[in-house]
Amino acid sequence: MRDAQPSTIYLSDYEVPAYLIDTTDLAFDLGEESTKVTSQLHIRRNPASKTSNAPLALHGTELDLISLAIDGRTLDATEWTQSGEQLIIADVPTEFVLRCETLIRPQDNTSLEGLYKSSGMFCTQCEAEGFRKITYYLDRPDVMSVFTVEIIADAQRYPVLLSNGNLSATETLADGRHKTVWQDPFPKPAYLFALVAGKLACVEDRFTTMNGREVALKIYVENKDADKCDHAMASLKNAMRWDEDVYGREYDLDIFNIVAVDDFNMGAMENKSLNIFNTSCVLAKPETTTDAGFQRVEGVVAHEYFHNWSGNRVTCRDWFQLSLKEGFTVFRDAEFSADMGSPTVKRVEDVTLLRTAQFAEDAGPMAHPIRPDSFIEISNFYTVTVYEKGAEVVRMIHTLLGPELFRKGSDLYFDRHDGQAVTCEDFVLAMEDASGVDLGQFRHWYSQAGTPKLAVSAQYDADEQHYTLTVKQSCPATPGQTSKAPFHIPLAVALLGEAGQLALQLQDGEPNTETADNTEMVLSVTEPEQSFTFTGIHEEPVPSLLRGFSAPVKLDFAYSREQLLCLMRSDSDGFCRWDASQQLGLAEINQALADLAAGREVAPDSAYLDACRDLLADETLDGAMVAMMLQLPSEAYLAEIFHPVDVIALHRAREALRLAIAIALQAELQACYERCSSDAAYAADAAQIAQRSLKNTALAYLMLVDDDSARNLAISQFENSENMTDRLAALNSLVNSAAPYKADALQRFYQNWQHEPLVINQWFQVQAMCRLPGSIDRVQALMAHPAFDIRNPNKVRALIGAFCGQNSVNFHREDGAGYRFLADQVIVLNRSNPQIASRLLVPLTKWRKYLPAAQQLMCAELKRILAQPDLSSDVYEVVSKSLQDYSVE
Ligand code: B3K
Ligand code: ZN
Repeated sequence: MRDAQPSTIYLSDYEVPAYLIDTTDLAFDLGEESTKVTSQLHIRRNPASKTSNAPLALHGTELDLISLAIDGRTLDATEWTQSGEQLIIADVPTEFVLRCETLIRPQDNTSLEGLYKSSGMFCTQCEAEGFRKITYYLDRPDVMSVFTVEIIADAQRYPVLLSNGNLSATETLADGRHKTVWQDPFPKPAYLFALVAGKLACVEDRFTTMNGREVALKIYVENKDADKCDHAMASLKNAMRWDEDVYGREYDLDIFNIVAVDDFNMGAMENKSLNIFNTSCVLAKPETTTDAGFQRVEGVVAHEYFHNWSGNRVTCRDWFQLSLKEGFTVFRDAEFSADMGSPTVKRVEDVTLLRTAQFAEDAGPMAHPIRPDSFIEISNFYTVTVYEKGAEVVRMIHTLLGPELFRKGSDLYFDRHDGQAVTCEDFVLAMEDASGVDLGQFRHWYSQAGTPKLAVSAQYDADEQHYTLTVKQSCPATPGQTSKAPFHIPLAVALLGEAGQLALQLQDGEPNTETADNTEMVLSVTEPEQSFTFTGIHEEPVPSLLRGFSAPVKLDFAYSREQLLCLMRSDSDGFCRWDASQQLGLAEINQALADLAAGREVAPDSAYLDACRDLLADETLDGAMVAMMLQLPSEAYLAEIFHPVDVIALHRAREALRLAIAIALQAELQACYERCSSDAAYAADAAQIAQRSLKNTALAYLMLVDDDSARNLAISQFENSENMTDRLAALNSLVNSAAPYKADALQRFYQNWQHEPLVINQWFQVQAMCRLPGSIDRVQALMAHPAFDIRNPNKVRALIGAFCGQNSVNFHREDGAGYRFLADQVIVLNRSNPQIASRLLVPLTKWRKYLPAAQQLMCAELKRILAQPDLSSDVYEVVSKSLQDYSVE
């Protein structure tokens, strides 16, 4: 819980540490009542520090201090003081060994930060500042140390004892206990420390690196889950090979361990050679896991593995630099997933996340640059901005440099900074030094928040055969940043003519060599307003803009419906094709809103319907793309477009439009459903995933009609599917229909899967997301279900998170019951798990978007939370910043 005055930490206050810790020897005596931690730290003054007589100030919180000794002499209580999270020893030699004994109680640690227990096993989560809940330490990423870790525990309860690095000794002790000793040769910051003790099954494999190192790969899970590790293991091996092929990065130890735990605040953690994972990001088998689940396992396993270089070998100097490792690693894992599956689908999924969650964050009270200038609680800055926008910034560097120079830049970055804790500036400098490309103006992406807008207009001069694009950029004000310097924006373009893409030549420009046929070009937008004239353009083209979503911006071009239909049908860029479908869908939603307001029936445009019909019939297209193009813009995306957001009107319009589309295309949807049904054995490959996704999109539309034939399809799919993707899609369609069978379906599903917690989470989520009226009562009843446990973050996310974040129409109920429910849960979680509490809060922080009545109700709940005693710094920061007055635009 926070001090009376939560303080803000500023990047501009950064100073090098006054002391360094060369070696860290830890001994853990794990007990049921308490755990004793003994540390021996070789500490010396940092020669680079300006303050030569600074006291030693160690971080530590919720620790019971037993003893402190320097060079063997025990300190008495007058020799140290405690203030807030710091233990201060005023008088220390220039170089010394500090020995410290503390007692902690992992079994009572519900914050899931530091050392805690999950399903009977001990495990750790130290990033960002959890190590200070284990022992007193310089818990900051620029203090890197060589760790030796001794673990003692009961041999029966905890047969497996793990830490980072190599196992150097094991010993059986007299009293039924045993001991292991682990040594990690690579100096690391404390946030990468890990320890695991438990009764675990181990699934083993091997990998031979490019230089012939034999690496033992081990995945530790509960015994019952040993049959669900194959996909994670295959993904790990693919990731190891990919990092060698694409980045020349080789693994550096003889062992790589993954441990799966049930109670985990996020997806996984990249601790050196001992990754700890949420079970939801490791376990997968077709009977229990959806296609999305398989893809998540692949992506997260790769992400954590890639951190071994982008994060561990080269780490962050301070937490303001978080995007240095996270943005780069998300970019790396996105490219990996694209290579393993469908690149266009992966890109569209990532853009969708960015345009909904990240654009919303960047336009709200918590907006921050990918390298924030200040924070109260660093845990609040593991955001879509730092991760996903951070990855887009790295992608833009990749686009501006091209793949070869980008690789030269990453080689230089890793070579130059191996073993160091560095900054985003070091990354950009390495890219500049290796490529010769000037990234001076580009650096604004690191320091300025907000989503830039690009207003593009076009002029065709038939006489001169010139086509001119005029681009105006602007960026709205964000908290603390009222005016912005222009960004350097890579704008990828092509021009579509009657017979295909036109050759591009800029007036006064160098010949275009970017693509083999000269038909695609990346324009460097650097000015507030800038024109680009293409010569030799014999016909008025349709511009294809922001191809591949080449920059994280909002682009505005006044396309006609015909132009959008042309892009949707024939653009060679998958992202632009999909985006055209979404812009057409948006126009239809606008029309539906007007129709409903005027009491008219909703009738989709016939050209739009024809385009959808053609998509459904075209067997040559990627089914996953077709599925994505057939889906209307989500309510979350609409909330980004409309000001203010009338949730209920938008929901009604969108649903009415979906129903009208389903009725108009019923025969085609039916045929598509049948064509995509298959008896083939399940594989989580791109082709099958595409087929299932199209089939289930068709089913969801057909179920809107909700006649017997649709219901029978859903019931039969629910009863007969052998994979979770199809079964859950059918359950979801049934739950959102009026079919009497849905209660049976929910009950049968529960009975069949009650012993699989991850499946039961899906069961919670389907109900939490049900868009029919009354969902809140159902959610409240489920909070009392024996399978629900508010201490487990996965369950909180599945039930409370899904309801508040993904069920707009019910969360925004006009009587404010949804808001009250969320505030109640945040108040409970604030005490047990502040990180989860503050994450859950996000939907309330967006109150300014909504209609005045909703604003008032949401604000009242935020104020109620703020008035709670003992507010954690996590919740305090988010609530207080959300209520603060700031001017945007
Ligand atoms: N680095 C961790 C995130 C830690 C979050 C701490 N609150 C997982 C990841 O991004 O790989
Ligand atoms: Zn990461």
